[in-house]
Amino acid sequence: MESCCRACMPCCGRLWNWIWPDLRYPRSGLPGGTAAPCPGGVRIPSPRRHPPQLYAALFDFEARSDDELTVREGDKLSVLEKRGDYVLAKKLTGSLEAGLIPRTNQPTTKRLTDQPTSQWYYGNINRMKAEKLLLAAQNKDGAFLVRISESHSDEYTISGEAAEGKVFHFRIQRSAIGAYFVSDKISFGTLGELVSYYQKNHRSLGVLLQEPCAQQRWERPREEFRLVRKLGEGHFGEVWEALWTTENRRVAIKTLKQEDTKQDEFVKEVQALKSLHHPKLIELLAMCSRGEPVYIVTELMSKGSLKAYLSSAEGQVLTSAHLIYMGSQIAEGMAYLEDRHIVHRDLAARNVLVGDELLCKVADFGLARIIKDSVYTASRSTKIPVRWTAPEAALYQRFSVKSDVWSFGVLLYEMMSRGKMPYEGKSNKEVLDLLSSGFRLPCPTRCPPNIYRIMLDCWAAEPSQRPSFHALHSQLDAIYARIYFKTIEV
Ligand code: ACK
Repeated sequence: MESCCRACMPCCGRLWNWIWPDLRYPRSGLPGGTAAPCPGGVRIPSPRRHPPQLYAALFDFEARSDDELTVREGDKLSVLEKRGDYVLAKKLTGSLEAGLIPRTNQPTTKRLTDQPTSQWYYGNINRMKAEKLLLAAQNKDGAFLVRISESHSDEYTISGEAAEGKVFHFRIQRSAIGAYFVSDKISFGTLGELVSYYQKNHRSLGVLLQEPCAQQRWERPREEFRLVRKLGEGHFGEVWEALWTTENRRVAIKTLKQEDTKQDEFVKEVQALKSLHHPKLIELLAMCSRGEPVYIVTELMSKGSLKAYLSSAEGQVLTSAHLIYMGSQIAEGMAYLEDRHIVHRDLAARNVLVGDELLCKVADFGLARIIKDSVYTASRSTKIPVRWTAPEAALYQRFSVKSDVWSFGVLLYEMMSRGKMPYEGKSNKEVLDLLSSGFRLPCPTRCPPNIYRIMLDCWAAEPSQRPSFHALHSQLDAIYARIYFKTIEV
């Protein structure tokens, strides 16, 4: 019963009803239509144990007491907790000491980003795909790649080609303080450091890491795809479910008119988008840019857009806990874009896709960069998503990560109101006038006050006052964990 509760909230109505009266699904409303209490329920996982964040010291700090930690510029640190004006940090290398360092007005540390853009980093691909890529003719022994672990999404795997067409896989684990290691004899502050160590010291791993695996050819012949059924109309063209015949895989294809794309920028921009890998972003798989229309091939998500999902029978019975879990995933995907200074410009429930077990992924990021500005603004003038757009962006085209944060607040509103149109019954002009007079969307019924507080923070008039996506992700995760564990204790 205990483990069932952790995996499957809806079946445990007796416990859950104490806190969230709406947690049980109506029997007919269970996804899959089953009346069985556990197997058919929408599962949400136990809140994740986050590995501590890793930082690099930006300048030297000399300890003034035994509690404090002396650090040198560039030292890699794991921040264990924030304590008032200090952080408790532990060194990842060398003496491995721990102690307090001050948080001053100037940052003393900078965050190390986990997910590098190196050629060997392949992100979210599975073991089979890794083997297929490594065994391609253009690779030699020692070709390798790093990918997100299938079983632990905060850990990684190194896969490489050994002699005689064999492929090896080593798990890269995270220590309690967030360092990366393959063998517990030596750990590293970043994946990059780990990889370069094993490239130079192949004896320690027992296998050779030489050249990064050759990239799969990105441009594919159109004949490799068979359109199966139209999923709908996107902002810039049709979206189809298709079969990628040579890969034997179902995919989604977004069609674009050549004339609507920025010809000179197109290849460069798509190259940049292709290097974005995150479990909470839709993966771009291939493209056909020769001939009309351009195909952009992405992974297929079983439940379609979040907008449609919220209004479906299954979506209507989602509880606050389910919705917060989904919101936290979206914030996580957006935090990855934030780190790379990529502005989405059209974050809304229609551009988030839902898979099995409430998996959410942000779609259409970077589309603004490959679509001609004139096309973007022309279609926007008729369909301008004013309701989702921050005032400074709607009025003066000042799009930024912070205008995306505003849109995220509206997206949370859509979720917590189970798909309601924001500012229902108001024209775009009325919406802009209301916002400039200080009006904000009201708290949706059944929305916990702390979630509404987050929405209001996203809608601060001054963009710099809005939270970061990293902060939003940790706030939502913390709220989700509190709800989840409180219920388990009841
Ligand atoms: O709500 P839907 O079924 O989900 O209808 C819209 C439609 O295409 C136009 O955007 C669906 N759609 C878009 N991308 C994907 C995808 N990668 N997987 C599944 N459905 C998709 C979306």
